[in-house]
Amino acid sequence: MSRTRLGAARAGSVRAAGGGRGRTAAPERSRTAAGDGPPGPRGRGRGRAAPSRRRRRPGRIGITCYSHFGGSGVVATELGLALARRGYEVHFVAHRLPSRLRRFEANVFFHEAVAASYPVFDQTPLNLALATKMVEVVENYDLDLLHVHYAMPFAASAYLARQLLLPRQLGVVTTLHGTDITVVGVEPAFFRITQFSIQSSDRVTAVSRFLKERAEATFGITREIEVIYNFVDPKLFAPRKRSTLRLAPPESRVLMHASNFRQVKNIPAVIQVFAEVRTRVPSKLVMIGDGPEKAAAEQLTRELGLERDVLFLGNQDCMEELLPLADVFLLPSSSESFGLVALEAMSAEVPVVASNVGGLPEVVEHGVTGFLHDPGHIAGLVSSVLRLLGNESLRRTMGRRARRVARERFGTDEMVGRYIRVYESLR
Ligand code: GMT
Repeated sequence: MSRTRLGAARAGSVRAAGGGRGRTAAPERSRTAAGDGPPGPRGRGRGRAAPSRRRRRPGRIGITCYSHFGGSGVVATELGLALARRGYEVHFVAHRLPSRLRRFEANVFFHEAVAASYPVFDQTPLNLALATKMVEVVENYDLDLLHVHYAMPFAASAYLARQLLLPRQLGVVTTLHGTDITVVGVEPAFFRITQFSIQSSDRVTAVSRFLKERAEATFGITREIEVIYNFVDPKLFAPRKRSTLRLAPPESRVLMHASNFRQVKNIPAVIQVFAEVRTRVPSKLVMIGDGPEKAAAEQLTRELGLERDVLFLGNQDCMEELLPLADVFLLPSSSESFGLVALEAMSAEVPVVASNVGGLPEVVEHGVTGFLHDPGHIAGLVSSVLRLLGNESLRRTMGRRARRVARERFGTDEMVGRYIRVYESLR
């Protein structure tokens, strides 16, 4: 990162992420006085923004996402980093630093939306603070568009920001990720606002065909929703090397699960499957992540007398180191729009045993890259795990195919290119 850029970032009370890696070509954008200025706040000033006669090529993009360990935040962050490497200037606007924003990268900025607390508030109005921060960042950095990940409530905050910025023409892209459509958005308390903010986004994308169809059917969305699958970097999520990192003694096999431990993840099924497998094959279960169902999972583990063989690692920041150590990855969710972690496991040559719900069949091919069963069909899940653990050649073949599919169908370049085309269509 140049000193100018870093200085500018500090002046705008911004945390800049990255800067070490060499940047590539400059973003393609048509030339305007503001657009060609030095990096840093452009200081267009409140209310001074004139309506652009025609939209410039989006070269400066605001990204909003949840910052915790969930897949939507991972996708948003990896997308932002990939765009930055392609010369885009990327401004993350979020309540916290996204968890995967852990590398130093040029062209990447972070703006924290902090809400004031006040005794009158029952709850701090975070989403209003977010909309206000969006407005501030768009004006100061002359952003072309906001790309929000997870409709609820970010698409609503972006809508508000866009209205506040009128007559400036700010593009809003919304990516639907999962429970924003299947669980929380359908709550009566949020239905209308979710529906409205999706309809009023300039472009809408969904991470699977399943999710697109579910959004159309549930919310009666008539505008186009483009499917752009999640992606993985096969260089980062690569097969196991000779590693000193050990999760189990050499004679034990490793089953792995990673999630945010919510009800939809069907955690009891993971433990029940492991309880059965362990009676037949010496094995360990590695549970990664944290969330509301974790305490109950630990309790069930104790009740079944499995505590010596189940490792609850909590949230981990190094999935690329852990996933390759698994022999089989388990994801028996009751609802799953895509299952990013399953794709990361596949990229690491680990076959996946999962449920046949939602978008999972678009990611994992039954009998080819893993096995799919009804989420409640414990016997089916157990028999597939045992089949893989009992036949190393099958396990390896499926793992290799899984990696090929991850590379060929879910590559970063393809999906990032598709997002860029969405941005360019906003010109
Ligand atoms: O929707 C959620 O539950 C949260 C979200 C997240 O932030 O992790 O997960 C969803 O988005 C991921 C990234 O696109 C998908 O891989 C997950 O399948 C999806 N979760 C569900 O549909 C339950």
